[in-house]
Order: sequence, then structure tokens, then C-alpha cells
Amino acid sequence: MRKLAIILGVVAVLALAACGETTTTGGGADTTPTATTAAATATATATTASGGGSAAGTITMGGSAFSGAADITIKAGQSVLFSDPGGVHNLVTGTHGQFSAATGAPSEFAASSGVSFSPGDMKTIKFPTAGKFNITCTIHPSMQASVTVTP
Ligand SMILES: [Cu+2]
Repeated sequence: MRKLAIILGVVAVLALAACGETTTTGGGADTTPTATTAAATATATATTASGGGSAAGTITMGGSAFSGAADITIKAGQSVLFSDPGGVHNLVTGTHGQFSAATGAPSEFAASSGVSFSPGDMKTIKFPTAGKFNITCTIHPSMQASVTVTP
């Protein structure tokens, strides 16, 4: 009889202990998942009006210089893709960073304001008239390229 009473007592204590444990659980875990709405702002880098088909040649710009072949030859009526993955540039006809009007140059190069580029820009420019056109950058006067247009 005494044994049974002790066993019951132990069971009762264990039961209370168990109850005590359970009361502590379930509290305070309010980790509301703060919805980090990643504003996936469409960084649609303004791809250019490369409207007129494929370019016959490509001139590529780095951070402060042309990279790759900067002197290319195409035929009249063909286009050059000016690709700028690297930097901020402003291309004009001329040399040493100075604009000089070039007869027969594409209309884009007719003004001293030239053609501006930001990283990621790709612009296809058609050269309708034969001639040799020197192209420089007003921001980086050491940048020099040329497009030779054969008839
Ligand atoms: Cu430049």
C-alpha cells in the first residue's frame, strides 16, 4: 500500500512538472515574416533603337578608352554598332576630344553635342556616305576611333 501511494505521488509530481513545462511553450514567438518586398525595379537599361538590322561593324567602349578594334571599314549604307558596356562617353566627329564637322557624316554626328553614352548603351548608327570619319570622345580626348566608309 505504501509503495502504491509513493508511486502515485511520483506520477502526480511528474504530471505537474509536465504541466509546468507545457505552460511555458507557445508564448511570444511573434516572428512575423516582414515581407521584404524586393522592389524589383525593372532595371531595363534603355536598349537603343537598333532599328535597322545588323551592324557591319562594332566599336566598343570601356571605362575611359575604346576597347578592341577602334578603326573599322564598312560600306556606304551600312551601320556601326557603338557598344558601351563600360563608361560615360560623348562621341563626336573630330580628334583629340574636339568636334569638327565632317561632310557626309551620319546626322547623329552632325552637331557638336554628339552622341552620348551611358554604361549599357548600344547605338546603331548608319553611315550613308563614303569617306573616312574620325571619331573622338569629348570626355576622354585620348579616345580616338575611325570609320572608313567605302562606296
Ligand atoms: Cu569617353
